[in-house]
This record gives sequence, C-alpha cells and structure tokens, in this order.
Amino acid sequence: MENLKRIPLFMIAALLVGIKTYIVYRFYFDLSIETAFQEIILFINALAVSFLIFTITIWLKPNKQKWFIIITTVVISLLLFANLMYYRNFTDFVTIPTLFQFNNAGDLGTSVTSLVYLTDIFLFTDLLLVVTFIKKQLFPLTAFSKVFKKRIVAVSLTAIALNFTLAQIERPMLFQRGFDREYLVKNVGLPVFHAYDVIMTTATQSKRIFADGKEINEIDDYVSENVRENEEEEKIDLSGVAEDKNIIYIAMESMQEFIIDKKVNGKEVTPFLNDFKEDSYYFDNYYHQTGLGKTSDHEFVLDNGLYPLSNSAAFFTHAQNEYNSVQKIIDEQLDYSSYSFHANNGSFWNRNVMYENLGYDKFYELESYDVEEEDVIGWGLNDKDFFTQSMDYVKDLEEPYYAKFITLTNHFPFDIPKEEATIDKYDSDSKTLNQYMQTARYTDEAIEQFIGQLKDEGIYEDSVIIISGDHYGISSYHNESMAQFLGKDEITPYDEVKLQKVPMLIHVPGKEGETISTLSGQIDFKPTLLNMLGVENNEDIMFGNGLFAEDRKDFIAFRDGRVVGKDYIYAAGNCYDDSNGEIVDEEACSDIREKSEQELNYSDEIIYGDLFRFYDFEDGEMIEELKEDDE
Ligand code: GP9
Ligand code: MN
Repeated sequence: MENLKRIPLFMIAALLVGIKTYIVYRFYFDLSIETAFQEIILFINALAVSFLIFTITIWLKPNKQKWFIIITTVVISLLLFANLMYYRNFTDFVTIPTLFQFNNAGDLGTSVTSLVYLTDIFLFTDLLLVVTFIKKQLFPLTAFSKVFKKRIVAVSLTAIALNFTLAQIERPMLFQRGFDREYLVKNVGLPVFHAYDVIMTTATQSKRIFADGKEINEIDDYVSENVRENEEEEKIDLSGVAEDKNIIYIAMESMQEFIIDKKVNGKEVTPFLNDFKEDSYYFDNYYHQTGLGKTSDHEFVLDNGLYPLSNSAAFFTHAQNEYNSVQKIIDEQLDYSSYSFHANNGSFWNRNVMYENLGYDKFYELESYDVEEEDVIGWGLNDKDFFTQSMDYVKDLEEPYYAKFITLTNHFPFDIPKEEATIDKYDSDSKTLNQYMQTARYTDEAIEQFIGQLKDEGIYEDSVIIISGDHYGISSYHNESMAQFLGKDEITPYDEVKLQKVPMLIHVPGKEGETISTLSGQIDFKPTLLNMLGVENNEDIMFGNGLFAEDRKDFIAFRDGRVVGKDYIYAAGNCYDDSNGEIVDEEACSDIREKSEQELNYSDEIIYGDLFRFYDFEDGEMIEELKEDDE
C-alpha cells in the first residue's frame, strides 16, 4: 500500500484515462472488433496514447503538474464525448473540415438531446477521481530525476512503437488508406487520428495551389476510355424524351430501399411509392454514394457526376471551385432555369454559397416559407406544408425548368407527433427504427399529395418526375432491430452494403416504365438526366453512365472504401460472393477495388486541385493559354 502511494500522479492519471478510453472505444462506440488481436491493439493503444500524452508532465514543475493533468483529462474526455455524439448520429468521427461546419451543429437542435445518454457520465469519472486524488494529496507531484525521465520516455515510446507495429500488421498501409476512419481509430486511437486529420487537411489545401492543370489530360483519357465509351447504345432508348419538359426532382430525406413494399402491422409503409413505381422506371439496385456531407453530398454527386470527398463535405470545403454542373449545362444549352426548394436555413451545408456557384437561379429556403410552431415536425416545416407552400412558387415558374425539392420530415431522430402518424410504430429495441416507419410514411403521403397538386395545376403531364433517397437513415447502430425487421438472423457487413440502396424512380409522361435491377448509383444521375434532355456530353468529365445504357461500368464505389461489383462485394476487409453472401478469397475483389480506388482518386484530384478551371468543356481539352505556357 505504501509503495502504491509512491507512484507519481501522472502515471495514475495516465492509467485511469487509458482504461476509460478503452472502455469507451469498446462499449460506447460500435467499432467492429472481430479478433483477439484487434482487441489487444485497441487496449494497448488506449493505454499507450494516454501514457504518451501524460509523459509531458515529467518536464513540468510540481505546482504546474496538477493543472496539466486536470486540463489533459478534461480535454481527452471532451474529445471522446464530442466524437461519441457525432458517431451516434453519423457513425463516423469528427474531422477538421466538419468543425468548419459548426453552424450546422446549431441546427441539429432536437437531435442533440437524443444523442446524449445517462451512461455518458462514465466518460467523466476519471476526472472526478483525479481531482479527488489531488485534493487528498494521495499521490505525489514531484520533480523527477534525469534517469527517471529517460526511463519514462523510453517506456512511452516503446509502447507507442508497439502499438503502431501491431497496427501495421493488422492493417498494412494504414495511414495511406486513411479514408477509412474506423480502421484508424481502432488501431491508433482518436487523439492520433485527429493529429493525422490536421496534417491531411493542411496537405489537401495546398493541393489547389500546386495544381497546374496537366493532371486533367490523364483524367480525360481515363474517362474517355473507361466511362464515355460505354455510352454508345441504349438498352431502353429514352434519349431526348425529356426535351422541353420540366424536370422535377424530389430528394426524400433518409429514404432507403429496404422500406419499399414493406408492411408494419399489415399496413404498407410507403403505399404511394409502391404504386407510383409501377408507372415509372424503378431502379431497385441503386446505391447512395455519399460521405459525411450527407444530403449535400448527394446533391454534389447528382449535379456534377463527381464523387463526394472522403473526409469532408465538398459543399463546404470546395464551394469556390469551378464545376460543370447539370444546372450550368442546361442553362447554357437549353435555356432552362434551375431552382431548389428546401425549408431549412439557406446556410445549412453552405447551400446558399454552393448553389450559386453550381448555377441555380434561385433557392427557396426557410425565408420563403411560413413556418408556424405547430407546423414543425422534427427538423423543420413538415413535408406536407412544405410541398403545399412550394406549389405557390412552382405555379409561377417559367417553363421549362429544373426544380429540386428536398424533404425533411423523415430525418433522424424520426420524431413525429402521435396525431400525425398514420401507421403504427415498428416494435423492436430500436426507437429509431420503430419511428422511422411513421416518418417515412409521412413523406410518402406528402409526395402523393404533391403529385396531386402537380396534376391539378396541369404541370404533371409536362414534367419528368424523379424521386429518390439521399442516403441511409438507419445506421448500423440499429443492426439488431434491422435484422428483426428484415427477418434475418443478423446483419453482416455484406447486408450492410445492400442496405445502402436508396429508391430511385423516374416517371416519364406517356411511358409505362418498368423495374430495372441494373447495378447503379447516384454517380449515374447526371449522364442519365442529360441524355433524357437530349444534351450531347461527349467532352464532359464525369464518372457515371446512363442508367438506360446497354453497357455500363461494372462497379459502384462507396466513399468509405466499400465497393459493389456485379458478382462480388468488398466490405469490412472481406470479399463477398454476391450470389450467396459468403466470404471468398480477397483476390476476387481486387479488380473492382483497384478500379474504384483509381476513379475516386481522379475525382478527388479534380476537386482538390480545382482542375476544371483548366479544362475547356467545349473542346474537351486543356484551355489554350495553358497549353501554350506549357510548351
Ligand atoms: C438539411 C437536410 C438534412 O438541410 O438536408 O441534412 P442531412 O443531415 O441529411 O445531411
Ligand atoms: Mn439527408
């Protein structure tokens, strides 16, 4: 006991914080720990990083030590807490670019409280203990001898080296593959992950400065060989079918494909969509490809045919870039105007800035709507009133136009007043999934009503109507209940991939439509739409293929490293055979993985380097002056 009391306070603090951190990683986050080896790395990492940070104490004077220890404990606790709240919402970790999106955090409003649990108090118990120990002077705060300092530094560095070595064995090239944040956090811990993020963000910012345009030639060659040449034949020829028609695009917040044609207590969750898809081209194998920019990422990929970024929202970080968006193209070539309707703050996701850059003529945002307290459901104006009020503006728009409507009611945490719910909640341990049924139903009803209004106003017959989901709504946090809902034993990483499908339907007046199960994703939206509008886009640089094209690329890349191929799916470090969902040799996935990595890299290069400022979309070449400079 007496010996114990001789242990310096910083070591005790390092131990407490280390163990706390391990417990939080292990039981508060939902990191997939599959082997004992991963478990050991997680444990060693939590202790090693904590020890390394507290090692700084040895160079401080005894009276400063206690403050350093307290402040460090507070900072680490808050770091974990902030990440945990973020994780519960996005199944991801905070990055520097997301910190610049903080005006969004204010708008999280209702969700914030539902992200804090009572058990989170545990995150601060180490702090309580440390403060008590200081008050009671239980452990010494002393100056340390040179020999002692050397030993501590040696122990500290050895522990970190051990951690990194084991991590490299577990995940070779861990840092190069930094796009997978879960691996990073699991293997090197949150503090190191944040340090890495700071370095990466600085590096990417400098990329724009150093880009000189030469990169675009290689990308242009890639696109012409791997993407454009697929475009030649149409399986279903809808080229030009939308000419002179309005394009009405409805983005359904958090609507996933799994909910289509499902029932709760005998009632269909989305009866309108289930019907409407029968009169439309319905894509039931269409994936969202968003990253942490969520709704805005979906807008980014749809409008540009480029991938969103892996560790930030391009709407925020790259809103000043030059883009060749659908809106600009159809304005220049077809004289269409473009509008976006969304009853949320104009600055949310930086839309007010980005839309202008992308060529939207007007953004009908919160200010354009009359929002009374009683009209609010969850995040804002309920979808039914949203559509009704939007209609007042739509009626007066000069035709033809492109109009995007972004719904909001079906947003996490999927809260809806009892009297507004028209079907039962689902019955499972996940409140989130249970409530999702009711808000999804609400959006379905709102869209039905909107289609009716379009008919009443005589707009329906003149419009191609596209309805789709923006991204997932139910995170893997709710896998158990999801398995119950889908009647499965469990949700494997393979199933999780499949759950990233979002409904996608295109209604063309006068066409019967059909269900199409081609592997596809949001990246295919832009070429599809342009083709239906009769726009030739031979020189455009985008990464998708028309949804109706005969030959298409054979993979859909996710932003987190997962890839869906025609026969195989790569997820969570494994290759799955799509015919039976079983794990096969990794080799089977290497082709789609390579291709998707290359494409994502090219897309990133365009965005980081702002490369379109060097490209002439009419000639399909680098702009003249630059070529001359180069010679
Ligand atoms: C916010 C709405 C929802 O304006 O688009 O955003 P999300 O959280 O889904 O990205
Ligand atoms: Mn969304």
